[in-house]
Amino acid sequence: MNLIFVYGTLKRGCSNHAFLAGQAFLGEARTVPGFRLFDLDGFPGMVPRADDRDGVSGEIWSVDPECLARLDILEGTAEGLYRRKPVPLLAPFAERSVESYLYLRGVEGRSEVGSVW
Ligand code: PCA
Repeated sequence: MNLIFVYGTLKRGCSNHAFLAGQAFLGEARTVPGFRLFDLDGFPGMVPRADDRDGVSGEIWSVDPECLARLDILEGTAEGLYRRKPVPLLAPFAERSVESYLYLRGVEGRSEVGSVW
């Protein structure tokens, strides 16, 4: 199983949550400081920001390999839209190996959403 930190449309109640059907919710979580969210027209992108002090809030899900493959397609990893990378989280997930989809393209001109989408 793979642990994924979701912070946008994949969260419970959000538009792409059905992609996590049948997977296991492990809890709410927050990254360490150093990440911000930007609005990309109806969905968010998380990017590293050295001056950030708050981190980003989201959810941890345990997903099977088939689900992970579908998420990679949804998030456009092959096209270089997002990249699935390990992210450091606060307790109680600080010691766990967890990946998230980081936005790879520029955010110039995009509105900063902050910590919670
Ligand atoms: N979906 C992924 C990345 C951004 C988005 O909207 C997520 O919820 O984590």
